[in-house]
Amino acid sequence: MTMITSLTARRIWDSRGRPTVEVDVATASGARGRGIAPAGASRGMREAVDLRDGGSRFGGMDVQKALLGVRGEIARAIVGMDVRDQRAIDDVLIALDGTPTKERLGGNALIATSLAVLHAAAAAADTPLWRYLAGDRPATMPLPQIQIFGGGAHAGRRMDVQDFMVIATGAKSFEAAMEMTAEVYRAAGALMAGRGKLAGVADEGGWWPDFNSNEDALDTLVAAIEAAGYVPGSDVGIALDIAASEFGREGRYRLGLDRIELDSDGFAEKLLGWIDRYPIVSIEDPLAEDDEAGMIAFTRAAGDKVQIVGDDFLVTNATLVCEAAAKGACNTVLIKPNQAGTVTQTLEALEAAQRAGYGTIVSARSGETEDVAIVHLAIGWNAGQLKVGSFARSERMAKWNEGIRIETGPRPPGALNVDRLVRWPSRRS
Ligand code: 2PG
Ligand code: MG
Repeated sequence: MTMITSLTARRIWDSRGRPTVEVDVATASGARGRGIAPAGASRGMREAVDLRDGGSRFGGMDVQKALLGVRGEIARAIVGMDVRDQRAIDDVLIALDGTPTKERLGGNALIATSLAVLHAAAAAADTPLWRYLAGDRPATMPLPQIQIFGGGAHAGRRMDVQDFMVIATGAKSFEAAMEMTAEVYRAAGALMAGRGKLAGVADEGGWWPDFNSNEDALDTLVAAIEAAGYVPGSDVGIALDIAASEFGREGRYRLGLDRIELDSDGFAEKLLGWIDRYPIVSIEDPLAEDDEAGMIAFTRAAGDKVQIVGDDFLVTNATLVCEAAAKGACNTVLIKPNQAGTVTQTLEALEAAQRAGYGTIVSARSGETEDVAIVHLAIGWNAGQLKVGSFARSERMAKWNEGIRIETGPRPPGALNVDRLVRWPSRRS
């Protein structure tokens, strides 16, 4: 009864109005699952590659070739398999594609199929996805990382740093974290409006970053936390995604807004200065993906003060996570299913991180949809943290709202835990 009987693939549209792949899986019992591929803008060199049609239509972004692959080769290979055999199905997908980057059939086709299979298996078990994933193991609500200002590749490179986020380190529940973030987001918007600098929002819903320098944005974020009535660093900390691969290459870092070019050590010095001066609790991709020595040195210098997150640097890849752990690069891994390309490989990266004692953050992409699967992954896999973008636009709010529903539902998971993060006041004393 849990045998896959059909796959349906269609083109839908993501939050940037670009084509993306949606796959429905049906089983003999009538259980169904739907998977949707998200899309990144600041992408790692080593992540799974989406299959796009090229040409002029929709800026070359159409996904008709990816859909043909799902309807043809992929359907032929997995119809008849047991939907509960996620690993076996993902192995078939990987072998069928046959490339290390999944470029032949497309990371978008593979992750949509893999997630559809997962949803169908949970539906066949008549269990919410997060509980199906947790099985007998504990599940906990994740601590959210929420963007207040968007920048980098998500805001026409108006500023260099990509995400200025907050983490409600004083929150005792997911719902309380939402309340606190809502106030900070509103206060930040009011501050920008007061300065005549309110210019809409960036790709993930964070306020458009009309600042004179990267420090100006940090000062404004601290002011917004205070204006919302919270103590920066103890109630609400700052998390940055530097996304340094976007402006750093071969050891040179070019900051357009600050009009300077630094080498790896110089750029690390600048970030270490920010860590001392601002209530930063987490910093993602501080150095570029090709700067392993820089990342190791930075982790040595700051790893006991802040969470150092590898995104482009580790691309949800278990092998890269193990190598980084052996060398002492980063202490936390960003987990994005479409970087890996299948659910099984995503879980392998997360488990490798957990084995190494690294933190894990399940993350959305800048191109998203109404899909809420990542909220369930974060809870059911006990990831500890969740990054979804800002506190605006429904492709983001659908995910935060799903978290609230799960937390306030019957038999909710365990409460979130902030102990992994070193809070700013304790660092200062
Ligand atoms: C990131 C993500 C989300 P993108 O860099 O962490 O903010 O961006 O999906 O564009 O890679
Ligand atoms: Mg990132």
